Amino acid sequence: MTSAEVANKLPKDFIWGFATASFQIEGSTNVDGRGKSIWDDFSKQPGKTMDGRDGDVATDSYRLWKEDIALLAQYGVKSYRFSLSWSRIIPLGGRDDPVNPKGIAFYSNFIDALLEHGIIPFVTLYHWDLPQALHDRYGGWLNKDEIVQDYVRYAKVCFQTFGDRVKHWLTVNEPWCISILGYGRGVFAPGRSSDRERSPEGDSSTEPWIVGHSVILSHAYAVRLYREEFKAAQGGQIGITLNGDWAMPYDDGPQNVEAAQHALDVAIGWFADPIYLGHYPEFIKQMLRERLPEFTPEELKVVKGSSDFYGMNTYTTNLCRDGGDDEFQGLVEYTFIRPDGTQLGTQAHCAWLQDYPEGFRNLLNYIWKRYKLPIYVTENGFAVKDEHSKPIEQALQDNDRVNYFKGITTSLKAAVLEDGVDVRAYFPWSFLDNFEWADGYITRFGVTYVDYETQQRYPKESAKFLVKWFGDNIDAGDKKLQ
Ligand code: PNW
Repeated sequence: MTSAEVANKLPKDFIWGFATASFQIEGSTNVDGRGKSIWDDFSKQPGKTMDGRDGDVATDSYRLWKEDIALLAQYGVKSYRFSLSWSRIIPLGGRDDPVNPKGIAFYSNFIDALLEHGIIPFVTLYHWDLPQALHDRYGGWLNKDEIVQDYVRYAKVCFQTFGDRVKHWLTVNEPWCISILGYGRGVFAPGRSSDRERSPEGDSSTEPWIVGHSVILSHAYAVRLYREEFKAAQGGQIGITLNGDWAMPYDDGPQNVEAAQHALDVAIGWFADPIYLGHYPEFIKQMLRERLPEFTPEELKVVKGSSDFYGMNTYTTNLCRDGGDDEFQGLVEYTFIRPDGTQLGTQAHCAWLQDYPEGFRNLLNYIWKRYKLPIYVTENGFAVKDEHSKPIEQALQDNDRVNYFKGITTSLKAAVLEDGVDVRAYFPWSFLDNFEWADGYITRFGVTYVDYETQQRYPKESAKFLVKWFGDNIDAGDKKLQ
């Protein structure tokens, strides 16, 4: 192999693998002492999921975990991103509540088995399954002083127990979704909203911003703990992962150019600016005034610089037009229809997602320039239209998803090799079709098809494409150079 060819590849340390989350795959919600999470009850309430189904079985991965790891090994991934269920580890969740040895044993065995297969564990501490007991006791994320202490103790148990083997920690997955979808729009657990047809209680004008503030502080104090008590001995990295899609002005109008920045300020800057730059975005301060909680100077010292890297979950691009009253989008209207009436890209099964790979390259450049830290892409993927109602053989030919990943991998390579963006990892969402939150099992994001009757797994074309692409496009190191 010539040096020009080597130079045209991602660096040999580049990490890739697939991602999942505990509540979306594990099932076995009543087993081995697991406590309830807010998603258990929420998903069982009428009308909360599209197909009326819950997470009690999901992909049955709590029982089938050895098979799952064997399939990951067959795919040849370098890493696997998964999340720990807080209420399996501490069933009632709180700082004085007992730890559950069976929950610990499950994840401990799981991590050992990954390592035996040479797969690097990338571990999310919190992917939305808050112990129900904490929500009932004091309002969960609404109660900053309580939740920060309970979250930090949970994190401490995880660092103590798994930190000898886990070197990549993600504190929290997607605080925007937790806050806005859970406490603003009320479509995710715990389903609070000002919309009284949806929720008996809640206040969408204040609660999401309070919850976001609690999440930032919980993350930051857990990171401080890791750095002070564990990092020297364990040598791992820790950070947060934020969702956020590229925002493109609808046209050249200055108001729409500004609107696109406001969209980024609320989707991303709300969390990234305090964590990486040390303050909330000016635009959010103006939009919310006294409704935006403030950090004390002491808190701010803990928050600023509290992530070793930028964790990015991204799926699409939104065309942005100034207007409307949706604070959760920065008073910006989103559309996928260009001024000339054409669609931005291929429509996915869910309304919020179209395929537009150039936006991914733009977002990587924007984040790199603004926050100046290595980027780990911890989620990215596509839900094929009507895939759930097709016969399995057809669903395995997931051409729209293959096209999506073709575009994305091209953008990824261009961002790294042409633009010089420091991207270190890429995790397609998801390893398996799974419980897609409010969509139930109707929307499938997996590169592996799951037959929910048999729990049989079938690799889709997209899995084959990604396995081959990363095999071909990561520098293999000295071995192949001879
Ligand atoms: C992420 N949006 O959620 C989550 O981290 C995953 O658990 C989930 O399965 C995946 O993306 C696919 O949805 C999102 O409305 C949910 O923009 C909704 C949005 C974005 C991300």
